[in-house]
Amino acid sequence: SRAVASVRLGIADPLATAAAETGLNGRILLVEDRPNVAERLQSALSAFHAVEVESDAQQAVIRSAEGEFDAVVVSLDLQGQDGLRLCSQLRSLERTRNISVLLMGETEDRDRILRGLEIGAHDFLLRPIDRNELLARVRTQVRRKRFTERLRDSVQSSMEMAVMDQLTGLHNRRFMDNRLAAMFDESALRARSLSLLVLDIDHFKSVNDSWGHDVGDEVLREFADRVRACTRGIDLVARMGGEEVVVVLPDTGRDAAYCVAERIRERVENAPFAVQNNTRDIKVTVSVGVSSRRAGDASSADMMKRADDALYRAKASGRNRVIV
Ligand code: GH3
Ligand code: MG
Ligand code: MG
Ligand code: MG
Repeated sequence: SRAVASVRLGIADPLATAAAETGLNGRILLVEDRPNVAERLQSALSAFHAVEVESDAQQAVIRSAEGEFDAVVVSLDLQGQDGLRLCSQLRSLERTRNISVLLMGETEDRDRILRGLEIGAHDFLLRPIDRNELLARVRTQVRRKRFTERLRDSVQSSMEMAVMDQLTGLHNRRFMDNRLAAMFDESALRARSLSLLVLDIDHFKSVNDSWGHDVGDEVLREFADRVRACTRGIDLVARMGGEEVVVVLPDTGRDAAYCVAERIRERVENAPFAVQNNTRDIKVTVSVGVSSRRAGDASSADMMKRADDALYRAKASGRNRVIV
């Protein structure tokens, strides 16, 4: 049922992926200042992992922050250095927070090992260290770290999917609805201008009918790119569904918004859309309705209504035009 839930959420099942993994070779930083001990542990770990040795605790923090280590194995018996402090530094730094930390200590170090686990070490090993136990515990921690990363990546990508349109890479309608309401309130509060463009490709149905749905999709992607190229970073561009795109322009009055719309219209009309690996050029035009916030507007819905009406008039009066 976990797999089913993951599918429903649109994320890969990280546990299943981890289980399918072979090898599991990690990058390990071994913090140990006695050369003979370090050498013995390194040779044991090297059978499965890439191991680097560091004798200085401060240097170990720096190297952990720079390198892509999966696990740091820290001796609590470093001469004149505090392995626990190293442990808490690794936990507190953004770059190293997720690295697995394993402590190594003598049986009499029990109290310090417990402190270490409290401040975020993941596991520990008691000396004399058994080779197989070392390998087993390190392997577990490499897997834990990889699992956490995969989970984080899939959560991030499903959050992106929730607000992005998959075909064009523009924002989706849901995101637009939320953001537009906020942008409207903000512009009203600060008495700043705000404009809205509603764009709709002309006779798009005939593109699909003549060339097929896949070509239609390619045209939509190229259309989205051209709209994006005509807008600023602070503008919000969203695909509202079908071949309709909305652009929200903060701090932009009616005349400037008209210019942006006209620039988009020209950019669509002036160069044919190269599709199917440039084997075909398809000519497309777009109609645009423009509206700007007025003092009497109760919400962004009022602006949206005027832009839709303007778009309707642009269509009715011959298409390939901008109407404010
Ligand atoms: P008008 O000039 O009046 O806007 O004519 P139109 O044909 O563009 O208008 P209409 O809204 O009737 O048609 C839009 C078409 O867009 C209908 C639908 O088949 C097509 N469409 C909607 N979404 C997609 C899509 O994701 N991919 C493709 N290829 N076509 C789509
Ligand atoms: Mg259309
Ligand atoms: Mg349409
Ligand atoms: Mg509409």
